[in-house]
Formats: sequence, structure tokens, C-alpha cells
Amino acid sequence: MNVKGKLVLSMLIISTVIVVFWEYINSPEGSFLWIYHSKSPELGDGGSPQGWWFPSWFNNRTHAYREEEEDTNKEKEDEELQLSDWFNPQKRPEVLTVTGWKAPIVWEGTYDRAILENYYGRQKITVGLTVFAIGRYIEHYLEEFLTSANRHFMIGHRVIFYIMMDDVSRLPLIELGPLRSFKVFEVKPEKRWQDISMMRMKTIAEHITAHIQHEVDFLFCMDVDQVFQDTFGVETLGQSVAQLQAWFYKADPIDFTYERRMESSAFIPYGQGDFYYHAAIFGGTPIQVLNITQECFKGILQDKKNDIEAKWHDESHLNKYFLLNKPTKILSPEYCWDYHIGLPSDIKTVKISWQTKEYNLVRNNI
Ligand code: UD2
Repeated sequence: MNVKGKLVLSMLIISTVIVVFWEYINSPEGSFLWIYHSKSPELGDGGSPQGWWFPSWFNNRTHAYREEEEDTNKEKEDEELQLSDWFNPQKRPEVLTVTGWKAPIVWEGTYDRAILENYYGRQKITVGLTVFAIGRYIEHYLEEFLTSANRHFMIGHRVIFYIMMDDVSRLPLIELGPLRSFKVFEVKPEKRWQDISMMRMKTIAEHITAHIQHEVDFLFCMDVDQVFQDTFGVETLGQSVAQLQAWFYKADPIDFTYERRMESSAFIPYGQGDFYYHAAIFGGTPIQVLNITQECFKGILQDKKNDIEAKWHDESHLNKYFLLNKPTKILSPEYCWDYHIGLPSDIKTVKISWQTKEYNLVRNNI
């Protein structure tokens, strides 16, 4: 063969090799190879023809690559959501939407609930809600609280209502919606309303330790004298969640009704404190709520020893706790609004509203 012939032959061989690989690379699932295999009855499932080492290596690489891609997608699905995925603080420029320690303050319009629903829906979360109704608070508030919570609290997710009462026989009959269940516990009534309110911290901590920590992914603790008005959804979930008190969200910190006496363990000096938080709603993961309630109760006990009672009882201790342990998420006053204030333009959708305080009717001691 002359030089020209050799050149033509080698070009032919090279172009054949290129075509063969081109075909292979572009064939779905390496079907080119698969056709070859199917014609080889002697090859077992795991067999690999000798002469096809390189393509089968390539084939394995392709599969490995695809598996890696699938794994990455799965990891992405399981990945923690980033704040920027669902929260846009710029949507409410007229109000404070981020704290000094970079926690989100959730206002209507700042969150993308669909993204969060998708995320938490895949995780199949269960959310707990504790509520206490002692004495006359049962007939005055419990039914409306539960009926409205059934309608608006974490719809589409598993919910357990933990209802603490001094007389379980007075539990109102309510038909719960899908994915909702309840557990009722009898608690000892304290004589003074202040102690009823404060002892909730001890009882909640005991129940988290005994069972709640194994039953839910997130837990909220709420006062009973309030009514759900609109969706209280997954945008409220977080490690430790605090509620802005409706009457104080625009107030000068100097006017916050923190405990100002140094003798109390709830003491917060003037000049300190970020927000005035409302004890009517707080929450987080069970472990965080356990810490909140245990620490607050420690403060309450310490005060009892020192014969002092904080100005706003458990709420004063809660404010001290959140000063020392910053909440990871804060709910705007839209989540717990008092209509007696009126309805300023920054309150877009009220999720929960206060009941009118009728202390003379519901409290044993005033
Ligand atoms: C404020 C706070 C409350 C707590 C309290 C402490 C509001 C809306 N809430 O509530 O979170 O910090 O101050 O001073 O401002 N309870 C009974 N039976 C009673 C007394 C209390 O079941 O006899 C329970 C019930 O769940 C009630 C909660 O304790 O919602 C707090 O008591 P409150 O609502 O009477 O206290 P209030 O309105 O001053």
C-alpha cells in the first residue's frame, strides 16, 4: 500500500472510531451498547464483553454520573431551606423585618408560604399546641379557641392539641378536621391567677420531657383567651419563636413594661432589651421550648424564694429569657392582634386576635 492508501485507511479507522463513540455518547442509556449486549446471549447480567472495556467503563461512568445527579437532587430536597428561599424582608419596607441579630420578623407579605409548604410537607412534620384552661377560662374561651385553631392552625399538617384543664369533664365537644388530634391532661388548679399563669412553664416543661419531645417536631404554647382569624401557617415555624406584643411594637424601649427591680431574676435594666415579647404565643422545637420553659420556671422559683413577683409574671421571665437567648424568629403583631388598638395600615392580616379581657368574670382573684 502506498502512502496515500495508508493515509486513507488510517483516516477511515479514525473516523469509524469517532462515529462509534459519537453514537454511543448520544444514545439514551447507552442503548448502542445495550443492543450490542443483547446480541450476546452468552453474557450474563453482570457480564462485560472483553473488547468493550472502554465503552463499558464509560457506561459505568455515565451511570455513576446519573446516580450522583440523582443523589444531589435528593440532597437538595432534604437540604435545609435558606432564609432567602422563602423570606423577602424588602416586601414590607415600612416595618422592621430583620432584627439586629439577623432573625426574620415575619410580616404578612414577607414570606412565600408555597415554598415552605412544599418543604415541610415533604418532611411530614407534626406540630403541637399547648393551651391551658383553668376555672372559668374553660367555659369562657376554650371552645372558641379550639374551634378556630382547628380551622386555621397548620392546616395540611399533623397537629396535636395538648389541652391542660383542671376539670377534664368540661372539655367542649369539637369535631376535629383531618390530621388533627388532641390529648387532655388534668392539672392542679393554683389558687391565684398569677400562679396559674406562671405554673404553665413548669407543666409544659414536664410534658415535653415526658412525651411531647417524642411526638412533635415543633411546639407552640398559647393563651386560651384568643381566637384564630386566619391561617397560622408554617411560616411561623422555627427553632425558637417569639411574638411581638401588639401594644408595644412601636413603643420606645424605655416604655417596655419589663421587670425593673434588680431583686427579681426577670430584671432588665433601662437601656437594655430588644423588643417587648408577648407570652400569649411562643414556640420552637421541643428542645428549645423545654429550655425556655425550664429557665423561666427557674426564675419564677428564684423570685418566690426572694419573696418577689415579677411585674408581668411569666411574661416578664420570658422577656428576660429572650433578651439572653435571642429568638431565631419573631412574629409580627399580626399574629396576635388586639382590635382594641384599632387597625393601623401595617396590620395587613390578623391571624389571631385577643378576646376582650373580662378579668372580673374569669379570674378567681383580681
Ligand atoms: C398576660 C399575657 C399572658 C401572661 C399573663 C401574666 C396577654 C394576652 N397575655 O395575660 O401570656 O403572661 O399576662 O400576667 O396579655 N389561665 C387560666 N385560668 C386562670 C388564669 C389564667 O386558664 O384563672 C391561663 C389561660 O390560658 C390564660 C393564661 O393563663 O389565657 C394567661 O392568663 P390571662 O390571659 O388571664 O392573663 P393576661 O390576660 O393578663
